[in-house]
Amino acid sequence: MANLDSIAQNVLNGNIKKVSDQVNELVNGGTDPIEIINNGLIQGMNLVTPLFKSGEMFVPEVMRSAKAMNTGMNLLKKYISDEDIPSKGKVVIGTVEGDLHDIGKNLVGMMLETSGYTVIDLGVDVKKENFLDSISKYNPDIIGMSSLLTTTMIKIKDSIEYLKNKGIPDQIKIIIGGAPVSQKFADEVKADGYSEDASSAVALCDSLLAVAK
Ligand code: B12
Repeated sequence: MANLDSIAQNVLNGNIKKVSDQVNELVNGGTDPIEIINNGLIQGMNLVTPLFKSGEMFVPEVMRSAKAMNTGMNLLKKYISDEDIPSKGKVVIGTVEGDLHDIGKNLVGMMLETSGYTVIDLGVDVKKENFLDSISKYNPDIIGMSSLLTTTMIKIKDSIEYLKNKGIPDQIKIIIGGAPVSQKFADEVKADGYSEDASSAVALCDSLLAVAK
């Protein structure tokens, strides 16, 4: 029988079909959709986070869990209004100019989204001007830049300098990540934050925006 725990377990196991069947069953049976989201779907992703961190789950499995969770979310969207789920904040994310790697960036975006952030994904090969445009367009709290190549890391530095020279407001935080990027590099380029993986990216954004736990 469907219940919130079994939905969480099926998110953890990436069982998309079971998640959608059980979400439908519960919502049709009268369970509050917000309860299904918080105590079923999000709870499932909460189970994923430590396992991913400790290396017991790998990228494809996390992607599948996120897909299972998103499938459930999409089924419930029609029952709730936007105000019912307050967003923790808005994050614009993109892979810098010249770099086409997006698996890690997508994972960060998905983890942020599933933990309650509104995420706008600018894609790959994002020029500094596009990061700037995204500010007036989306009014983000955080801008995330990803780079997987030592040759494109410099574009993180360029983009941050460019945004700062254009006088972007201090309250917009810039975070960076990607395999060759480090905390030391983040300090050098005056980023507001760095994290080495998707789950710590969520904690990083929470702490930058002082999101209550
Ligand atoms: C998959 C892959 C590709 C795929 C990319 C597919 C895609 N859609 O992304 C393809 C085949 C296209 C590719 C192409 C190339 N690649 Co490649 N690629 C890789 C590979 C094997 C895996 C990268 C990956 O997805 N990792 C898994 C994800 C989950 O990890 P991640 O990206 O590090 O992301 C995590 C963290 O870094 C962090 N994070 C990432 N972004 C962000 C952003 C923020 C804001 C935050 C907070 C955190 C964060 O969180 C993520 C999740 O935990 C790496 C090797 C490696 N082990 O890294 C090489 C690698 C990155 N590639 C490399 C190279 C050289 C290339 C090419 C130049 C090859 C070529 N000669 O054509 C091209 C470049 C194309 C281009 N212009 O970008 C080199 C880079 C070397 C270097 N030092 O610069 C690597 C390291 C392989 C190697 N050892 O030589 N590549």
